[in-house]
Amino acid sequence: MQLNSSLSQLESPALTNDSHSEEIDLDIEPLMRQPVNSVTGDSAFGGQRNNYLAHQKSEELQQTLMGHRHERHLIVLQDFPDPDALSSAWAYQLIAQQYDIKCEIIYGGTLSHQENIALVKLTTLPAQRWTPPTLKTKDLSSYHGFVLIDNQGTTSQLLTALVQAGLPLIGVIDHHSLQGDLKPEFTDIRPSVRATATIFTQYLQTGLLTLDSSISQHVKCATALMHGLRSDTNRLMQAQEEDFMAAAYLSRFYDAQLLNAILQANRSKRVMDVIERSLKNRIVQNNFSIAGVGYLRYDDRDAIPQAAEFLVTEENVHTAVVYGIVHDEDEELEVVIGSLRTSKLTLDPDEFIKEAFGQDSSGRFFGGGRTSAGGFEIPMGFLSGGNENSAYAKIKWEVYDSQIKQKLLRLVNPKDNPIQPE
Ligand SMILES: [Mn+2]
Repeated sequence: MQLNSSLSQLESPALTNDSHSEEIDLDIEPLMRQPVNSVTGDSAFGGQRNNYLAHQKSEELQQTLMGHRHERHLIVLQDFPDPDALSSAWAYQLIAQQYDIKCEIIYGGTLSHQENIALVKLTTLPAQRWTPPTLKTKDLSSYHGFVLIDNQGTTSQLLTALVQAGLPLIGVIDHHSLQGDLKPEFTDIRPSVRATATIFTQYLQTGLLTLDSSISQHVKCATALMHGLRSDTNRLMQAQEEDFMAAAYLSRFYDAQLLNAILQANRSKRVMDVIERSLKNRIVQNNFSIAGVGYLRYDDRDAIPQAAEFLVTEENVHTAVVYGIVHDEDEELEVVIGSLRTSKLTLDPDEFIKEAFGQDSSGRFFGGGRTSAGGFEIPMGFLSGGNENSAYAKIKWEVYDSQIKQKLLRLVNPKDNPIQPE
């Protein structure tokens, strides 16, 4: 994917030796012309402190990128990347391109939600699936480093291999709470911001990349960022001032029709089937709706959060938990995946999931969450596979189903433990 060549010239005061100069469109809005470190009026990002931080981080990122000119980097996303991650990675790729840094956006799992697939297809977003076997075929020595965007490595199965290959971690840009002691060259982790897309929009606003409505790739990237920002803020309902400011800025560039097309993506029949199973299997106690959906394919993994989103809309339900056993084609990988959605303001999904499922033997929690949403993953290890024996598959599901219900109901309904379908 090649960027319009005039773009790489724009607004990169640091780049003096670009040989392929073409004319530069000088008709750029005044805000964009300002150097990265200038503190403009405090309204641009929502609050003076945020404004200051955004400028400071933009400047630091610019310094970092300057130090890595002409390199090749990997942008590593979570295994199941969401619109916030995908769009932010794309913005990073476009920013880095101006420093002649070639970035490849990779993820280890799959694109599951129909909206994510539509986003990637309709915007031609340049993300690649690198499964662990793909990784083995790659010559990692041709890369100079990697960055983590919208994650801190804990949700990527590729991380270990990259670290083992000795690839340096150049940057981490994320809005989840701090997870571990990574030592990147550049860090911008802001848990108070609702979307990584907001952070990236601020980078754009401070001049790290000047968006141009006449460049189709810019319009598509702005559209992707708008989608990312909306989806991480529950359609802006949980957005804060700086997210709204970022959305306002993107509104100048994004393509509303394209966004609409992405949002109209239909659910597949298999996703509908999972939602149906969740509806049929749910038990409701104390305003919690709990549903096990049995086995589902790796590619349909995202049906689980969608089912939880659906169950939480029922009258008298404030929290829904849906889980199932997800397996890949060869049944080599088998894992229990669960998702929680809540509309109860006083319920902290992170606390709830950590309390319900605890930690594994190495002290790692099986899951966690953020505002109104959470998830968990329980590896099946020795019990994996063997599902061609349907009796075994059935017993296995029943064991997991009962154990998860027990653990959840202990919190939902502390007094009576036995599982009581309503
Ligand atoms: Mn995010």
